[in-house]
Amino acid sequence: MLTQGIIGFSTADLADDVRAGLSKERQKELPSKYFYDDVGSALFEVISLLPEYGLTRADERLLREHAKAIAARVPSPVAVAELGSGNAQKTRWILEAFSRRQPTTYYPIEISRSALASAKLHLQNIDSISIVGFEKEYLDGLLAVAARRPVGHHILVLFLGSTIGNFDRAAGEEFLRLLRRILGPGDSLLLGADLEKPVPQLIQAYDDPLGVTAAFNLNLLARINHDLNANFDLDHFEHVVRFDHDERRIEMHLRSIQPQTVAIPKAGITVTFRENETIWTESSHKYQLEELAPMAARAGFRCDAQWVDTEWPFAESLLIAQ
Ligand code: AVJ
Repeated sequence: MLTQGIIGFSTADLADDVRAGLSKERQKELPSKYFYDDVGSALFEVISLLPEYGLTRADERLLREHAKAIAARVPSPVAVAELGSGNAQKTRWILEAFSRRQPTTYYPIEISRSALASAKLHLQNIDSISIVGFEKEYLDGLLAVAARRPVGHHILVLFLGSTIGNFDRAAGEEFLRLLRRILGPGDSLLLGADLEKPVPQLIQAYDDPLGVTAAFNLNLLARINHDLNANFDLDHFEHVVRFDHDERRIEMHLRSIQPQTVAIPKAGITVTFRENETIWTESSHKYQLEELAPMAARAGFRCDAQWVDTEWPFAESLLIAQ
């Protein structure tokens, strides 16, 4: 695999975002995109194996079972671009379906270099697939793919695993609109979205008894210690999960279990925490099947087909740029 681009997030980006997020008056925040350093990416892979966390398996089941049907609805020839490929394990089924039709180029767009490397490992033995990785943010990566689109090729964007759930509903819709602007009419987007399910089941999925998700959440502080020379004491923060019924989302927070002060030299700040004050680290919005097509339509896509997992309600929607 050819890996282009050299920069993921710079320490300066992290410092800026940490400074902005931890300086907020009411609710301190950290962006969830920073979970995925090498340790965080490995922990997420373990999360996806947990019996309580059915999301990744549902996504993969749908792609495995319906790869042929999905590929049949996408015109050839096609360039496949994936936003946040992770290790690309579940992408293999789609790529195999395309490669049976004709040689296909796969462009994983991923900010984690180690994830790009493992994507390559997982996919290297598929015939007639060439892989060109971009170590970039989603929109920059997709712009790069669109710029090298061969004449007459369609682009299929894969946005799987319910990563869209990390955006607020309005921001998710706006993100679809931005994707649409980079694409041309007839290009497609395969969107994975986690669906609503009973709250206790969701809480279990994000607060697993082994504590893997807690470690994933706390690792964000370990990363900031490492990258920004901070002195967070991980024993003084606790993983907290709540469901917001109005926003229909799981929220993960880190709760300060005592009053404390933390120095973050490379962000140029010192932050004080009250007892029980939280840092909001992630939102995971849950969708109703019926709201996805109208949302896509408002962003300029027609919903061509949907596939839903029955074991763990989750939907793949094939959206065509209008
Ligand atoms: C990768 C964003 C889909 O929100 O479920 C898993 C990340 N966080 N457990 C999700 C996550 C905690 C995951 N996404």
